[in-house]
Amino acid sequence: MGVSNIVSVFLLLVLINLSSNNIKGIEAFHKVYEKLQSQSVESVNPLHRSAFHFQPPKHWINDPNGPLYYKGFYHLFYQYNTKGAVWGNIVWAHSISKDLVNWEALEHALYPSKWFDVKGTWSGSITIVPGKGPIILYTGVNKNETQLQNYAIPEDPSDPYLRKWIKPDDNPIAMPDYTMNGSAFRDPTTAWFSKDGHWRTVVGSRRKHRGIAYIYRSRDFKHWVKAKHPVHSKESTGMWECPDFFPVSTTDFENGLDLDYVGPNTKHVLKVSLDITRFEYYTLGKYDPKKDRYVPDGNSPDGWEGLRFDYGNFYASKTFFDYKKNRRILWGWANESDTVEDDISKGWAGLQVIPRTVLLDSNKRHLVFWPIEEIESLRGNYVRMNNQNIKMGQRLEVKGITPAQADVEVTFNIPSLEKAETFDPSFKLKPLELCKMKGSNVTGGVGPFGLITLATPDLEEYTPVFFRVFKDTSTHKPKVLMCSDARPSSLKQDRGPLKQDKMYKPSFAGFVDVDLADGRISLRSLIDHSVIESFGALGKTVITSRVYPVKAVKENAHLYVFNNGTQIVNVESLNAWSMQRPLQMNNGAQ
Ligand code: DQQ
Repeated sequence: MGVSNIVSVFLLLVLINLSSNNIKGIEAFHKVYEKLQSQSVESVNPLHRSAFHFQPPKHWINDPNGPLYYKGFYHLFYQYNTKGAVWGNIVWAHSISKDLVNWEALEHALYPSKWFDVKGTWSGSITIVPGKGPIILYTGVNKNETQLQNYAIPEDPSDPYLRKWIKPDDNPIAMPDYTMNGSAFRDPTTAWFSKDGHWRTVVGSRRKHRGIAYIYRSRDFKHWVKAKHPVHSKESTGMWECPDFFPVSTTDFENGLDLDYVGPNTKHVLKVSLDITRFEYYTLGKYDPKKDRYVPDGNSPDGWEGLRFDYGNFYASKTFFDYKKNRRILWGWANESDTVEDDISKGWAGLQVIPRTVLLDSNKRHLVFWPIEEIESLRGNYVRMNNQNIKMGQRLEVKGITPAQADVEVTFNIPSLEKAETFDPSFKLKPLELCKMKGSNVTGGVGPFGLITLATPDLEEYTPVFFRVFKDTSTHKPKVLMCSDARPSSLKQDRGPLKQDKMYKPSFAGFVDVDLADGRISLRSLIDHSVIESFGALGKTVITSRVYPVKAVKENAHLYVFNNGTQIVNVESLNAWSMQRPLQMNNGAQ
């Protein structure tokens, strides 16, 4: 028997073993409701549906997949349940856009059909490979629920719509080896080409409780070999889903970088999505391409206390480089906080946040995020407020726009920080607890002040988004807490029959890295019926909340600017717009 025959027999044995081994039961990554996942919805309730966020006309949606810009079109693929409003029956649905605002649905790009993905076409990315065109890398699940990395190619790479995709029979390109957990091996990143002639991609995994990101290398984009060591790992963080790994410039704070950029003035970002809590975190650090190792900077917390792209309802995010405008753009799934029963009666669940540009902050300690400029094309009616003092307990209504569908930007000026409360160092790592404890109504020195969104006039229902400023006696700097508090958002009762089905109304929070030297801090909120995306201090801290008011809906919703701190706060400027619906939002999705 020749060497190639021996290799073929060996591969065949590996395949037989893979398709018959006994790795049973998927990780608890999405709740599986077997009876509900193929239950077609009776109707779609428009009450809490978003107007300008990306959403298919019905059913469940989760992770954004394979975003790219290609031949004049932005493409967004996403995990989609074709048959129901809970997770299951997942395909790669596909939409295209010329402006990231108006979207047209195309036929599904990938769906389970081959032995290497018969039980799932899960998350992945797209890489534009010179001479070949865009190539999808995605996770397929075989009949034994082992996760495999596969590739797919467009039937016609010259088609700007990239309508049809082929899954070649030489898949999979990577299988879990004996050291790995076959049900924790997924979500390959966009690949990058290195000077040494190799393509590289990162795949998420875990060993026991250690979260792991593996690097795979390939010369031809077909034969992939796992690097000797994981590019990075961290104990006690559990499964790392949807890793994202990209460079940012430390000198140019206006343009993004493509993945293969090599230069002296860069840092790398490693973001992972933590399956255990459904929160993500990222570190800034240094990637050594020779050793294939990533080391987070000493001052970038690695683990549960890590920095986040978004401190709210936000998961499985993914960036791509938009070479049309030289920017890196972030997509993320704003998961539901509603109960499963409500999702089914609504007929839909999940949406994508407004895409955001990603840059390193000029202080080089964290990233900054900002809604893509194209979204401003939807701004309609406009109102403003200037130089308006707000005393303790005062709330001013923002009138003349549609508060349930709005974009509002406000800059506060704080004349003095004298009255700021002292920051107890034990609060340090616990913004969530702090926000929960203090809320928007407990009087402080400087703050709470900010916006009250989706409110009834008597505040029976409201979602406040606000700051509270402390004095940090150890650093002699202000410590600024930002909260988006969904607790008072809805009168709707928690009425799920199972505990875990209950509606989720958290007080999300994060600290904002500002010194308030000029006394100013800004807040922008994009409000869209059941989603509020808020950007503190021009995107240093971002929080998305999903809320489902009963009374503060449509034209009955109100918007206010408020202050509950003893220190007077000045609204230096407030600009607010009604937001229009895009002309085309994914209509026709199957
Ligand atoms: N969702 C996908 C997985 C991924 C998870 C399945 C994250 O590939 O790990 O729908 O939400």
